[in-house]
Amino acid sequence: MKRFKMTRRNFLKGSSFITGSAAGSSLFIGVNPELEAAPAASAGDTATRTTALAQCPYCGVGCGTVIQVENGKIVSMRPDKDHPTNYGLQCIKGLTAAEPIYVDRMEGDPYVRKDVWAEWKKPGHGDLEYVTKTKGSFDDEHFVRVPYKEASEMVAHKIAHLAKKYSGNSIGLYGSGQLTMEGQYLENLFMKGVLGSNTIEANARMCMTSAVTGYFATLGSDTPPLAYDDIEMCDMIMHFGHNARESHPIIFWRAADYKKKADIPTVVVDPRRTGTVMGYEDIDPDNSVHVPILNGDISFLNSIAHVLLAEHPDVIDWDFLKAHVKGWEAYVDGVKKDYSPEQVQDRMGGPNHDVSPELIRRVASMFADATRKRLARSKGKQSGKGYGGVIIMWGIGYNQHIHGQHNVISIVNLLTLTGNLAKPGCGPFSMTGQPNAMGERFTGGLTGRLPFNEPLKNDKHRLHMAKHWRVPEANLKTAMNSENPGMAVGMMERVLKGEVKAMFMVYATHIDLPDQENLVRPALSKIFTVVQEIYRHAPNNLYADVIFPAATWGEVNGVYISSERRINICEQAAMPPKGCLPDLDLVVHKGKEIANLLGMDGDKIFPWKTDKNGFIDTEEVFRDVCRASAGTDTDLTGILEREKLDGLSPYEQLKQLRGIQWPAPTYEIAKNGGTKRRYMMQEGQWENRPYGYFRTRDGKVHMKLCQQDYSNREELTHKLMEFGTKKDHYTIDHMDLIKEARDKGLTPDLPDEKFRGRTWDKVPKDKYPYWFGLGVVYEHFHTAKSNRSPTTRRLVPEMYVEMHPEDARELGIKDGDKVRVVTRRGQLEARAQVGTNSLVKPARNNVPRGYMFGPWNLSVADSAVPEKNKWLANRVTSRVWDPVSGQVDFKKSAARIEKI
Ligand SMILES: Nc1nc2c(c(=O)[nH]1)N[C@H]1C(S)=C(S)[C@@H](COP(=O)(O)OP(=O)(O)OC[C@H]3O[C@@H](n4cnc5c(=O)[nH]c(N)nc54)[C@H](O)[C@@H]3O)O[C@H]1N2
Ligand SMILES: Nc1nc2c(c(=O)[nH]1)N[C@H]1C(S)=C(S)[C@@H](COP(=O)(O)OP(=O)(O)OC[C@H]3O[C@@H](n4cnc5c(=O)[nH]c(N)nc54)[C@H](O)[C@@H]3O)O[C@H]1N2
Ligand code: SF4
Ligand SMILES: [Mo]
Repeated sequence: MKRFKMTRRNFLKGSSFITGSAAGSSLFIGVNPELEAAPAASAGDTATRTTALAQCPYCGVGCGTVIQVENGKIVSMRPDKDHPTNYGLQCIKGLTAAEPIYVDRMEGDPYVRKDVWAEWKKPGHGDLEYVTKTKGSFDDEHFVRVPYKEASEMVAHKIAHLAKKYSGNSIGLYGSGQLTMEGQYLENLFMKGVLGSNTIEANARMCMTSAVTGYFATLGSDTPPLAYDDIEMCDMIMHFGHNARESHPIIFWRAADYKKKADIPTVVVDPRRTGTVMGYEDIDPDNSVHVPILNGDISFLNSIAHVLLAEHPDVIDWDFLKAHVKGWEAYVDGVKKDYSPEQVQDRMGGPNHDVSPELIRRVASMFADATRKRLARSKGKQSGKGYGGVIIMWGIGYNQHIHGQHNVISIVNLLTLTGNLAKPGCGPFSMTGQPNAMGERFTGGLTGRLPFNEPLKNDKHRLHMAKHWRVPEANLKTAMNSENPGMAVGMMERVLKGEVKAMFMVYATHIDLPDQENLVRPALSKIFTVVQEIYRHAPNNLYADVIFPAATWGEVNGVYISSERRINICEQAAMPPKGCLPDLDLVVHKGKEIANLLGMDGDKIFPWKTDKNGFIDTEEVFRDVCRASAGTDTDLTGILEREKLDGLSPYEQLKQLRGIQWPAPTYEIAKNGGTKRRYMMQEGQWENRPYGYFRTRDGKVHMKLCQQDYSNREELTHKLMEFGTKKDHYTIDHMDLIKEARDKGLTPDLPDEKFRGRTWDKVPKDKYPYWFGLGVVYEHFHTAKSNRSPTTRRLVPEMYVEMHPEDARELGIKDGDKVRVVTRRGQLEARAQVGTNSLVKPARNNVPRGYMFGPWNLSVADSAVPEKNKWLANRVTSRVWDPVSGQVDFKKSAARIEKI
């Protein structure tokens, strides 16, 4: 009999049940005074109530929210019932987004390190390359407060000096998928156009770039082709490395609702039995499958293709392959030869990851049935007009691999083979992590990229951008010819090697990067660091030479872009605390000064006027972005045409329509809310391309067989394990090794499995028997705001590690014990959460034997002060990255567990 239990209401009820039990739990650990510092005074004080429209500041789902303001302060959120993403629902994080806005906020003048300021005040400004003696501390005694203009002037002079002496590329910037799109656009202009630097990276590198580079390799453009509405059209959903119920709750609720209505099969591919798995099983256990894989995803996908070719040949879309696909022959031959379910058994993650040939065949047969439904529905109609089929969603557990890009290509391969592409209701759908990681990609705020899905090395586009950015093309050429190998990790290694001399940190924290002890913190200790931050006790401030207090979401204007390419307005609802400036303004002010010092005309490059609040008019910047996007893959000029014809400003259009999905190249498309789906042939009409399907040069999908080969895994992985453990040993000097590890689909670490089964004190100190992975927990968004929100902090107050009951028993560890997770690179402390009956909340997921998991979200919730900070997740992780996407694997460290 079928059970239909799971509804949105039930899930919400489940969450509030967790509220009660966590608050009453004896394990609740109390408060961290760093996160409770006095709230900043409110800016305006008029007795008024107003509202503003925005995209939720947290995950990439991009729910519409209404910010409520009282007496000039942001007081609460109301879900936007008219927004087509969430229709009046939001998860706990979005609902409590007002809580952390005024807690622990910095206000007033910038902070400058005392010794740095003293040096600058010497006659002739002293040594412009002086590095502070007080890195690693954010105590007040080490800082002076300096008027904004003077601090900004000092930064400009030091950066201009370093750029002239060592090259623009010696200046780095670490940006963010949480900054507004307008801010990202100008930050990239500043780095590449003014400084000629290619050392620009962002937290999106840790998150989405495997999806980005996978889309480029196959479809020729970084474009998630689907819209959320496709969820309610499909015949099957698969999730790879995606705990949607915790990480993208509104998408999970939409998918679960549709499963309840249409009883579609669902498959979750994840080493853990997550809440996502169980939520689907609650709806219908008969067509909800869990595939407990660890790292074997490529083999699994290739194996499904093998079974389809052998046992379900009717679902192979030969016509589509022959007409619109390149490289399918080698793929078909390869999966036929080497990927039968029996052949891939050695790569599924070991004995505790029970992915049997029967399970693979079962999933393949579900896949075939769903594809047949699409085929039947479109019968008799023109090809491409039928809809449904299989959607494959994936998350960061899938992107974060040495072979992340290959993982993504493998998904597109399987969907292409079966024609589950370029039609409504099917296709590959990457779930973006951050609210505006898509903006970072759109504006090209990463090494080697320009805005609008083009690389620096595209001559025509480089000229085009130089013109629209009003900068010398020579600067962009310099950036293009400057190297930043290894991307985000490489940038830090280059600091250690002395090649990068200064760094801007804009709305991203250094603790999101791997190997803190051996890589990131030593690097930041060496250089001049300029931090834009909102919180006084943010870890970045430990390494800051200068801190500029920033205004945050709700206090600034701009747009975010969600996972379905929807550009959403984020209106300014209230004034920021005194002295806090929008990140965009902070970048522009420095950009102007530095441009002038380097002999350019700053006012010409950054020409925007300020609005009534004295901040740069971001709608003008948005118009600039639209103008510059003309004729590109991400054309937004329809918005400008509509402004001309209908008299509606761009932001007004975004508000009325509740977002526009890019591209919007014509008046009509802009008026209709943009482009819901890509690759439906419409591109041909806009661009006069001979055949409009895909953005590759030949217009075809490019398939590539990606492989997994564990034959010399031990030997190669042991070499990978030297990074972070051997002094002066840099990944960027060993690209061949990393490429080989990628081509063989390996992991960065390997556990010493034969030491499992002993009590914790009998495991030798140089052995690491278990897998340890890090990811996200529902209640917290990353490491800053939700940690400061009393509601979500009370719900999940403490770092924990999920453990299988049998592993815990063998180790001699009980539920609630304090433990240390030790890897070859460092250690962290946490509370043992044994099974889903644990008293340590939230206790939602079951890990398989041999694999343990913790949330990285609580990294600094105990304290950001290094001596007191025991929960810092990225102390333990490996820095090894994917050679194309630059993404790091945070999911597979080898660890030893010790009882404290
Ligand atoms: N609550 C909450 N939501 C968030 C965020 C947050 O901080 N908190 N952050 C947002 C951001 S920026 C991101 S990137 C996303 C991240 O959210 P998700 O995309 O869901 O990513 P993770 O939780 O990191 O990992 C997802 C799953 O991958 C699994 N996994 C580990 N190794 C493997 C493997 O080898 N193969 C497969 N198939 N699966 C594996 C893990 O067990 C885990 O359940 O969430 C977004 N939403
Ligand atoms: N071990 C491990 N590490 C991971 C991951 C993982 O799964 N495991 N996931 C990775 C992923 S997917 C991502 S996306 C990254 C995310 O990493 P980040 O985005 O870097 O993490 P946050 O904690 O959001 O850091 C944001 C910083 O900006 C500050 N801030 C908040 N609001 C504002 C503002 O308006 N302006 C400015 N200037 N600053 C502000 C906050 O105080 C905080 O210091 O982490 C990555 N790191
Ligand atoms: S965190 Fe994500 S799912 Fe939750 S309300 Fe915000 S955008 Fe929606
Ligand atoms: Mo992310």
